[in-house]
Amino acid sequence: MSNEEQKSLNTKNEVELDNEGRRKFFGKTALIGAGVVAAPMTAAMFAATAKAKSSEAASSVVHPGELDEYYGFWSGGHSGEVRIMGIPSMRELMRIPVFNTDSATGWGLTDESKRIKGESADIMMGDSHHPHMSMTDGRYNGKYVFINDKANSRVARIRCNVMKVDKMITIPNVQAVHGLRVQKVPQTKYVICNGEFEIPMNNDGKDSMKDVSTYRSLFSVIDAEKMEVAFQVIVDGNLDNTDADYDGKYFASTCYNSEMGMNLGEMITSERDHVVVFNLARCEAAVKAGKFKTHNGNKVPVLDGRKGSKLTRYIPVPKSPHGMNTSPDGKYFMANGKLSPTVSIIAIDKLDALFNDEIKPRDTIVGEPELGLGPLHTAFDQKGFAYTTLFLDSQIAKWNIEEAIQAYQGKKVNYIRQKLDVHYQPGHNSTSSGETRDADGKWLVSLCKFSKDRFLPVGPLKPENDQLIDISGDTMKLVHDGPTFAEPHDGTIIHRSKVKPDKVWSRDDSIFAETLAQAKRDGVDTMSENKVIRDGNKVRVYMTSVAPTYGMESFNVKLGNEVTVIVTNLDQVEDVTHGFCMTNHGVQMEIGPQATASITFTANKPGVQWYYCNWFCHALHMEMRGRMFVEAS
Ligand code: CUK
Ligand code: CUA
Repeated sequence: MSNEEQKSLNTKNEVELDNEGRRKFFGKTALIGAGVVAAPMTAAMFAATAKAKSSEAASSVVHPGELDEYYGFWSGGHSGEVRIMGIPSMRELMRIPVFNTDSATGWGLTDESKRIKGESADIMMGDSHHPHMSMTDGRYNGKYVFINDKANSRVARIRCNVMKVDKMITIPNVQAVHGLRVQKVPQTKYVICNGEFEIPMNNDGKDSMKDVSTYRSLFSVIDAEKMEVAFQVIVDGNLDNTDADYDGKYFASTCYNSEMGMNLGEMITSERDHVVVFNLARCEAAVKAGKFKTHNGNKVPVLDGRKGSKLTRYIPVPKSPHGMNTSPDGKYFMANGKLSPTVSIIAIDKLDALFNDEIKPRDTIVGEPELGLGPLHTAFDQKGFAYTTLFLDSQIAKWNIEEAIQAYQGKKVNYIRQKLDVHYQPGHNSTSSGETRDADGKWLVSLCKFSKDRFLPVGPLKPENDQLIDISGDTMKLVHDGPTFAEPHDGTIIHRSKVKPDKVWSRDDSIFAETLAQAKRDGVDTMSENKVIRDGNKVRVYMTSVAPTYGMESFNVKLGNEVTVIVTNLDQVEDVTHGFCMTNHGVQMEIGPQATASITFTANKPGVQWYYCNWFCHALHMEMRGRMFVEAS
């Protein structure tokens, strides 16, 4: 984009900014009306589109064979997965199935994945929103990525040495786990997550389900290593997004339904909702002192953090806030206004005084800059700038944090540096390393919910648009449009030096440890033996694979047998993954080099059933197959 073009865009933005009336008016009426729905393309939008097209910047080009500088971990929304992106190329490098069921890898079908899914093994879908990597001293440590499932109230952990899920838990006492973040300092001992939907505290269907006074939302604190809920905190109102500080002391969550409304109108009645701040040391002490209750027949300690409690403080902010973001200098929690055109800046160094009752909740607010319509999420660079998505304006506002604070003190400063059109309706945005002390101000990605005219039409369902923006200079420059399938809510951008995945599996990986234990009980050496174990109606078929053959050309079972096929891939060569697919049985899985994988099914069709390798592994990959003989009795 040329300077002139940028200037004219800025002018347009300033004109809109001056339109105070429109901004102030924005509230309940606008929300219920057309305001919240994606507006149709305006002439200005078309003009912006044309301009963006001429703004090719060389900086995003990653030449063939070259590697990206950053990993992106993107959620897949209601696709239920996590995706690994390369930044700045915006190439999708890998998909990690998590809450979804995956045909290629057999996730959700294999015995290993069912074991990891545990009590939710029969749930085949999910809604993943917030992928966040574990940290040490406020910096990514490359160990785990955690992700929530709003649909089924679950949290999963991806182990980054293999980029597979190794733990999944269902959070009790809550419904719809939404906001999720990690403790940053001193390290990720805890993963924190919000229960969004309000439900009766004892949700057993026995009491009146319509008595809203019994409804609660709970904040959950999960032990990151054990993947168990350490404790929960009952709050007033509901909970939306959350984040942690850089001191290891406080967590903060937004609440958009302090009214405890049960429909839209009720939920947006109050002019103010709040941010809840949790005092970690006090919560831990309360658990230790036994000051908790348990509910619904589980053992999770539930603390009472409602108003008046010593464990929490409630900071009123303009109505219905959404995103919660901590600035990488550790100074501020930022609550994004959504229905208010503002972001509320909470000074973290005032929270001690707040918890000691020396100041009032609103005294912690040091700035409330007015940015535009529908602020949802804020990202940061290391130079004191914040980047806030404006959902309704389809823009990103770049603003100066300290100047916004000065403006709140009454000084006449224009804290807004630039507003960049994005296409269209952005939700989350994310800067390179911007959720850590290593924020470097190079890249910003805007996860836009609508793409409209940006790509070739593909029918009524359109892709979303992940836009890459160069923020290394004084002005933001749009450099790439990336179509994505439903629906990256949130993404984190992590420098490649932090992530060190393995090239082949370790033979003692815990993901298939239980399968190896069964082999041991069966007296089978999975690294060399091909053997059929008959155990009543159950048949366990152990076979090896080396490109392009299975260790077993055929095996016999009886109609109705429960068959488990356990394949160990002896190949040690990087990238030589085999598959196992049993035709006509809905059975398919991936077996990585040096891994063992197993899958169980009922042999319910008589006759010859071929099995084959479906990961292309060799010039003779087509020949890599064998027969299961199913005898009709
Ligand atoms: S939420 Cu989707 S745009 Cu689930 Cu983080 Cu804000
Ligand atoms: Cu083994 Cu294809």
